[in-house]
Amino acid sequence: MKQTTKKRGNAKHEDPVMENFVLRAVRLGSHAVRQRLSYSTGRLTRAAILGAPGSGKGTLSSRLVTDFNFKHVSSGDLLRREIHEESELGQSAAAYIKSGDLVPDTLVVDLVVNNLETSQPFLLDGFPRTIEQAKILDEHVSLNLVLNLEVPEEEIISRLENRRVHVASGRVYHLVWNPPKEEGRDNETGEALIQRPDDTREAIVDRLRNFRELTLPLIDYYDRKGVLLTFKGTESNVIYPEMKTAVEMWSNVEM
Ligand code: G5P
Ligand code: MG
Repeated sequence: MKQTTKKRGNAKHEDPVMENFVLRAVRLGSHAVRQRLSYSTGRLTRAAILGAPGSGKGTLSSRLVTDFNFKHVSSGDLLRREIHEESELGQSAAAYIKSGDLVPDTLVVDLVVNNLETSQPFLLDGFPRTIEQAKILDEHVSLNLVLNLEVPEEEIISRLENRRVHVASGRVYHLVWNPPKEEGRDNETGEALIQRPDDTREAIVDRLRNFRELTLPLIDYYDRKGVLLTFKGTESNVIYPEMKTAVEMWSNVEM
């Protein structure tokens, strides 16, 4: 294994042994181990959030972006913007998305991977979604933190039927749990909110099946790499404080 020198203070360095140690400590949640981590490694976070449709990836990402200033890269948001702008790529992707199928790699990989700024901390959302996509990503950059959400399917269906989104920003609302201040309008811009065309019961069933068949194997893939942290629950407001603590410990940001 590559040898690196551990440095104290804010020194920037990449140390896979240290990264694995931090992840183990975060999993254990041990106070003693946390204290031993009270120095900053200046680690550059290259993260992804994984989870079923409606598990709260977008909701939790926006909180992580506020607290940690990650660049949020959501493949779904990028694709929806292309559709909204009626670009060639958007027109090719629209039918796949509407029916709940995955968009072919030829369309999505270029959009995400080749536009990824890897010199800054980032959080991928919705990508990678298959082992093939993960391998392509590995050729460009290796993730050092994968946040995996486990939310029961029965919770997901009611969430998605009540979701409304602001396409230009990707901001997400829920008619009951997180309603906009003005009905049907984005809080920041006042622009119209839409119901995603893939938030129909039929498409949700297909998306969940695709998730089980194509995306779930990624959990094992990243667990084997020692970069996976799993969060289980039904309430984003309960999951988020745990996630925030874990990411704080991981990146050792002084909050
Ligand atoms: P997306 O856009 O990546 P999905 O299906 O992976 O779509 P989705 O639907 O965006 O994921 P999410 O981001 O996990 O779900 O969930 P969210 O939006 O934050 O929360 C869902 C709802 O629940 C919201 O209304 C929110 O307010 C509410 N909510 C959150 N927390 C709580 C809570 O605690 N309680 C309650 N009651 N509500 C809550 O991908 C879309 C499509 O694009 C293509 C595919 O076709 C895909 O189907 N695509 C790709 N294709 C190929 N490869 C890729 N890498 C692709 N990426 C996208
Ligand atoms: Mg989302």
